[in-house]
Amino acid sequence: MGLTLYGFDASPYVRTVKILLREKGATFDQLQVNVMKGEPHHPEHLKRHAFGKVPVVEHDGFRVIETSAIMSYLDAVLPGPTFTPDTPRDRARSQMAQAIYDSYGYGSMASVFGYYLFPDFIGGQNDESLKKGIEASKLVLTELMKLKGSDPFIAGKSLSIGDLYLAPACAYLAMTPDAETVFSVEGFSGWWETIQDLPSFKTTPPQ
Ligand SMILES: N[C@@H](CCC(=O)N[C@@H](CS)C(=O)NCC(=O)O)C(=O)O
Repeated sequence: MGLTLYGFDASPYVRTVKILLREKGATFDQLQVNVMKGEPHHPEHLKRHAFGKVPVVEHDGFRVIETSAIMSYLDAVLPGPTFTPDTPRDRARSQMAQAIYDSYGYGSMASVFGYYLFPDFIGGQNDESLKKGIEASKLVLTELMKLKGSDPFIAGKSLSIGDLYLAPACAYLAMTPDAETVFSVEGFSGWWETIQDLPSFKTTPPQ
């Protein structure tokens, strides 16, 4: 019984879940299923997630896969502050950020940070794909910062699941020589400073 997170700390999606768990003050165990070593595709993990991905969460015998489901489940069942905005419009802002990141953000950002940090994992350093990744990542950040507008967070005055999706990939982009180019988007620098100050972000470094 209890709460177990399957997935290693270098995974941006795992970090999204871990930041939420820290924000909630939850107690949990973590099994470091290592993506770099191909462990999500080992038989014992395929029983948890048939498509060979992390994160996976088990809560009192109930298994949840896919980050969007994990985040809304944990936000609902765990005590503590909520990261799902109250109003339909702010909820839509958070969900748009989540969906934009999933559909257009993670892949393009990974082709930028992967180029420098995990070239073998992304199949080698391809300059054309890096160039496209930079443009696509900037477009994603531009659209997410438009959703944020003049608010401090993407979905309004409070931190939401949408912010928690974007933050870990930005931490990897920040380690690359292309950070300045990708991050030169209106509204980004204030948001990024706020995120980097969060204790939940500081205590979940990728490793
Ligand atoms: N749709 C999944 C995506 C998760 C995902 O892409 N996880 C990566 C690590 S950040 C992974 O497990 N990759 C293993 C692989 O593709 O071999 C979700 O939302 O949880």
